[in-house]
Amino acid sequence: APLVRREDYAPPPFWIRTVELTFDLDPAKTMVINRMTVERNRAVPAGPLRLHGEELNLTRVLADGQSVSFRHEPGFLVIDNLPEGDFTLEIRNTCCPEKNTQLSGLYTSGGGFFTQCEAEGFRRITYFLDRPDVMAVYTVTLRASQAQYPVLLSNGNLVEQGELEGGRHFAKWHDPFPKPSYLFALVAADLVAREQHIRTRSGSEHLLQVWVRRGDLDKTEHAMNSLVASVVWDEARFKLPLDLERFMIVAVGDFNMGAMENKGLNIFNTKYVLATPATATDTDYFGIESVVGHEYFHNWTGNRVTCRDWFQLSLKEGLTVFRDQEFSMDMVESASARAVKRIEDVRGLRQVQFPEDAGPMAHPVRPDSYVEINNFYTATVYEKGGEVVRMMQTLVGRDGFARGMTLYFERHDGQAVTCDDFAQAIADANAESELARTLPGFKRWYAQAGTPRVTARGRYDAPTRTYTLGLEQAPGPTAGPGAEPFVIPITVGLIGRSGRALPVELEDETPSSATSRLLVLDEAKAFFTFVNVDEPPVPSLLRGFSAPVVLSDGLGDDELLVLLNHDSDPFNRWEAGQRLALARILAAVAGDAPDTLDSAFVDAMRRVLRSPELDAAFKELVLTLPSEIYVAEQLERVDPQRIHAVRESMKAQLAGALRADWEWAYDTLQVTGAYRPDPVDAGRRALVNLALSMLCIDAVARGDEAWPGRAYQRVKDASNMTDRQGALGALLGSHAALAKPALERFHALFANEPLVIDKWFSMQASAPERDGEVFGAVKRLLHHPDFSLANPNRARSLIGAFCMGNPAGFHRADGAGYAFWADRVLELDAMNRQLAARMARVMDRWKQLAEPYRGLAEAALRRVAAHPTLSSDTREIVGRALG
Ligand code: HT7
Ligand code: ZN
Repeated sequence: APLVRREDYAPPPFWIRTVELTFDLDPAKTMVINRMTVERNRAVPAGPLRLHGEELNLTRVLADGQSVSFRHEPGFLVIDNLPEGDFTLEIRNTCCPEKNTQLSGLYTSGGGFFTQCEAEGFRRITYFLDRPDVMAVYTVTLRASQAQYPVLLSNGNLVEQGELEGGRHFAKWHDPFPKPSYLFALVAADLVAREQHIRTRSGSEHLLQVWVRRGDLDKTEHAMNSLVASVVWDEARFKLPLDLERFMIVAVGDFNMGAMENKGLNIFNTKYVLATPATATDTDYFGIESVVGHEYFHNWTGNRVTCRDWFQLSLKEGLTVFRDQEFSMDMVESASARAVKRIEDVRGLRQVQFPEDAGPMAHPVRPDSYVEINNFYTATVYEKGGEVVRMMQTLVGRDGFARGMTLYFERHDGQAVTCDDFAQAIADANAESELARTLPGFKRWYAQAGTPRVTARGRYDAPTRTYTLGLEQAPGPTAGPGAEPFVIPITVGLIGRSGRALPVELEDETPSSATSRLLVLDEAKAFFTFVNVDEPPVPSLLRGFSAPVVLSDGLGDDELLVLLNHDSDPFNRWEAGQRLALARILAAVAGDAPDTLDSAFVDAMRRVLRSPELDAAFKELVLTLPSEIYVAEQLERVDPQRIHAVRESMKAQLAGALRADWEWAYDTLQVTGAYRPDPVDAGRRALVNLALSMLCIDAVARGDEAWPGRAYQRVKDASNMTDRQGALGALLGSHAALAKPALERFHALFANEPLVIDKWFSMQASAPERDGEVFGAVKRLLHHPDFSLANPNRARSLIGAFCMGNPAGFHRADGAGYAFWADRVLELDAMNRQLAARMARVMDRWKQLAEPYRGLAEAALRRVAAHPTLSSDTREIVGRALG
């Protein structure tokens, strides 16, 4: 497959204004009639009409009702001789949904029909200009067996339905909003819906539906509540109303990603819809809220205003990630719970996006080229893109940002536009802002890859009571030659040694009592002088993680302890604790220090755990050591086994040294009463689960059976999945003998709950490795009757969880983990190339590995690359990795 370049973008030579689709649905052979009204785009030179098409059987082509000649080119149907002017085009073709294992286009799942068209799936349904800048009005008629597929859904409004001969029925849908083909959807299945009518602020009435399989209706309450909350929030925060009479969510068990924002007919992975306290954890509940929000928010950011081309993907994805993060934060009451959400988001960014931005898949938020666009649904486009939007909000303020959004929709509603258009609208609505002042430089965040490094050095001058902060930036190594400075918003505070917040007034400014402020670093280097500083301060920089950079501020243990104990910014408080832990892990990994923890660190952790002021959720975040993946990212040469050994040893020490404190936490923080997925209860459950796993680790080390016994009991009779999974995790994490019967019990309890069985697989695959036991179990589980590579959730739960979530199990000195990976990627590639390419990303950072891992990893990569029928998706990933 050829490389597609951003600079080659050209508008299409034709527009498709309306589409009438008729489907005769049959799993083996679905017939599609596609009637389009086509207009010539007179702004570009005339040429043939080249329609995308993939794995289709063409039966007829008529232009203005007459047959026309056509020819096939790889991936295209080409029509050279078309009527002058505008014309209608009718195409008939068939496709085979039951053989569609790629889950892109029209496919079957659980006895129903579903579609997934983003990014380029529509061309697997019918021939079309399958590109996001071609927007059409769709009318869709579905015909199918009434008994097998009683529910027939498509985008927009239901205009007609009825019975047909031979036990078939039909439904006709019309979507009044012009949309790109990637937002088309249909569903035909035996489903039931939870329904809710809502009246919005502006007084309009709407029907909300969540469609699921019959037995799952009792698991839809949280998804519906999340949808209602999303509708209310978007109207309140951004004045963006629901624009459809009916808004539907449909859950499907086979899905390549989390969910899809098809206009009015969102299709969701069951994982992000179905939840009861018995089957879903707090994390699942929060995940559902955020994904339901995300897809709903796309209705404006993505659907009403869409992307001109796929290089602009972050226009909708980065912005919508930002919006779903803000939504989740606004859903919680306390500042502390907001901070917990921010910490979790940043932890995810640093664990996934930072490595991506430093490795072979590094690309700008707005990529310059790709082979397969599906490979660019990345953490950079999504999460870093979200950070770019967040920085804009920081630079123009929350109200200014809302004004910018209003201007963006005034200018671009109904259009397919670019990231530049978005940034321009936000800046134009805030002409006096730092964003407007720095816009050309700011836009480098879209254009340059790599995580910038910021170095900070401060000097206090007692006689003048001034503190001068020098800030210097350097682009990340993947930014490419000639990279220019980024515009970096840095929120700062100054703290006295006793914990007092000091003023943050710059020289020549009017005095203010503020203790936090924004600095903008828009050059390679700059100095900022703070005045009226009474004592040598500890700087608290990059508060709230105000920019996606790596900060090096040279602070030592004493200063970090000041921040951990006193910073009014909870993010930096957490960060200080993580840095104290990280420094110890890195020193031990390097062999510069023993892996015994010092009492200063242990005491600091005890103070946090026992603090009467801090919330449980925050404590759990501070007391969790940095992950093995995050530790690896700090190193030039990585020995995964050494990192694992050091981290496990430090965890065991924290378990033992704080035993009485963990017992206290376990005993005092249990949540009683009905399950509620709110941040306070969830925080307590998280800390109790951490306490239980620490207590089990310590007990097993001492040969004490009591805590594993309690954990086992909890697996048997916990009243919710968070506690049950936590207890099972505690047994697995401590290598307790009771882990085995607990796993059996867990499976027996949930044998008919696919999403829980996914957890059962992934918990085993990600349990801490010891003597190859986990690897052995993973290989056996491949043959378990419940395992299937064809179901993406199941494949991710075993193979993804092991290869991506268990570095010590995966990176074996005999290379068997890499051979296992290569075999699975090749098997998957023949079935589902998007999924295979995602699994292939596991090896992105192989060049960092120490020997013998590095050589063995390379051999496995080369074996995959040499496979003769490898898909272009997986080839792009392994090619870049080896490149
Ligand atoms: N916009 C959606 C992306 C998506 C997707 C992309 C490629 C292949 C399959 C897919 N399923 C969903 C999801 C979102 O960001 O909201
Ligand atoms: Zn999205």
